Amino acid sequence: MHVLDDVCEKSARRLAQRTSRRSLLASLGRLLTGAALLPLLPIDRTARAQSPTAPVANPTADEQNCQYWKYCAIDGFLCACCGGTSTSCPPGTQSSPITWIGTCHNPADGRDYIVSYNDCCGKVSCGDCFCNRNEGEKPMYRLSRNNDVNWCMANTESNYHCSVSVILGVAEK
Ligand code: ABN
Repeated sequence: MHVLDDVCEKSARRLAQRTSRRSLLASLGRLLTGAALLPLLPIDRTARAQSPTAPVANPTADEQNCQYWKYCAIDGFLCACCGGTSTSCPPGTQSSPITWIGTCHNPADGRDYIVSYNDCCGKVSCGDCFCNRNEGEKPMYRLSRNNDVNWCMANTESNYHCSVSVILGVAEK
């Protein structure tokens, strides 16, 4: 009987030891320490590194980007984003015969160009790639020095759709 008492007592003590509040807290502590140290382990992170050969986008050479060099004095939706190009109106629209003229510097060859900003007319506003640079613009009290004008006003269809930029020539110094 003495032996049975001994065995029961020992196993009860072991069970109590294993399930005590202190041992539970100890296991929890070990778990949290392990989780905190996990990010410090050496892990291969090369996939996140940027490739040194990746091409660097040049916004001044992208006709769908407002920073394209020819758009220095534009005010409107870029036809290059509306089914046309930077120089041609989208199908179903007509170019305005009257325009806004600007002078833009081309960083590729270091020269200044005279650029005509024609509006494309006959469809509702394109709504894509709005671009308003206005370099050299003066307040509206002088209409001829401002580009915030619907140049479709002289067209039979006066709905404004988008704007193109056409090089007229090299600006002389
Ligand atoms: N020249 C583009 C434009 C059209 C309508 C109104 C303002 C500007």
